[in-house]
Amino acid sequence: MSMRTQVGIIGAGPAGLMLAHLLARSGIDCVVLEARGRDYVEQRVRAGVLEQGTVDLLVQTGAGERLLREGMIHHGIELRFEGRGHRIPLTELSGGRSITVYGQQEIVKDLIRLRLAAGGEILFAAEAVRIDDVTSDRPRVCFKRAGHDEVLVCDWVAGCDGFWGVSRGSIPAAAVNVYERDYPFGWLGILATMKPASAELIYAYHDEHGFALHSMRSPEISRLYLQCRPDEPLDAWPEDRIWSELRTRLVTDDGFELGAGPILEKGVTAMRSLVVEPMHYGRLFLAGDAAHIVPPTGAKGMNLAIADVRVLAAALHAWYTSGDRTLLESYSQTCLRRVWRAEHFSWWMTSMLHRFPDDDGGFQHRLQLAQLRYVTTSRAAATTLAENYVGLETV
Ligand code: RFL
Ligand code: PHB
Repeated sequence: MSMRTQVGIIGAGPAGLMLAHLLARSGIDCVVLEARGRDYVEQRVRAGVLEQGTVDLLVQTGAGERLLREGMIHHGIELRFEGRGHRIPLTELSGGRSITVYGQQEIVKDLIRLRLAAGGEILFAAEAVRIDDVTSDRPRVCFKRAGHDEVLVCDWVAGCDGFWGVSRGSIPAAAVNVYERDYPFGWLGILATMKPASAELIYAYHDEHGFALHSMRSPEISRLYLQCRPDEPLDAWPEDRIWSELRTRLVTDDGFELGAGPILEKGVTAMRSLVVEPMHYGRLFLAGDAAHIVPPTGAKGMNLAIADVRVLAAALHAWYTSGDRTLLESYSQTCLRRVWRAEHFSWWMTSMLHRFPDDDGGFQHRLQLAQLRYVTTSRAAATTLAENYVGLETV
């Protein structure tokens, strides 16, 4: 079976769904192929922090109604080390900007609902297996659905299929450079029915046990993370151990109480940095995690995904309205400026806040403490953190 569309989008994560939403607003026809079922993508717990620019785009394009009602606006975060908390006043230091805490899967739900209500197409349980003829003007996405081989013929293909997708690998190795770094730790994340113990996010560095993060999803649901080994089996973390480690790492001299509650979900994620340059090949454009990965400590991944597709949608709009390829040709360069800034920030936050298992003699640990003390006492250093965290508009 063969179908035809203008833009074939692989992946119904934030990048693919937001691209479909923006293209639909420009009257450009697209089909979204998603390997998983609708329930699965709507329940997948991931990011939670939206930059102001991400919120603004969702709201301006009519996808922010529930986000405005349910999202929690935060004006600061806490850095906690040596038993003390230090507030970074994000809004004060960034010219009035803030972040919004709203689950990634809520954005996914909102965008799916909007698209389907407008009669748009998302093929669930449709797995792209290959992209053919990428350098011709009729690229074809070969996919499998219900055991059958099907083909989507397009003008352009958007590879929005995340880190594990098929798009990045379908570019010949000689046509791109891949820049990559692994970290010797991962994150164990939990979602728990528990009133958040603090109104703002807490990033904690414990000198022996390492990193912990206290975040939230609603006034009743907390989201917490712990540094662990990258290959940590989940069985090694019964509930008691998770709560006890969180309490140890988040402890303060003035008696901070974390609380506890039933764990609704838990998972381990390895951490890496990766960038593919350029982010396109022929008529295939990569966006979001398919093109770049950041460790989650800077809360940048989903925001980058949305920023990419904003650039891509504008470039496709220009091509369809006037045949002008300029924006398509500069897509990669435009995105990579922001991507590399976020790569640096995410690497820096990660390096400052995690315990390095190979830190013989404690040199690295002492550098980290020196940096944490600087960031929490110098207005200039805190401003650097704040403006990167809320998202730089000019990159
Ligand atoms: P996604 O979300 O991975 O979506 C890709 C989609 O493509 C589908 N797919 C395919 N479909 C068809 N055919 C194929 N062959 C396919 N292969 C894959 C997949 O099923 C999926 O539905 O990528 P996208 O859209 O680029 O979005 C990226 C974000 O999901 C990611 O960057 C963030 O989750 C990263 N991240 C965070 N980002 C933030 O901005 N703020 C945060 O606070 C934040 N916290 C996090 C995070 C990621 C985490 N994990 C689990 C990696 C916290 C964690 C723990
Ligand atoms: C989250 O709430 O899931 C979250 C918050 C901040 C991060 C990463 C994840 O840096």
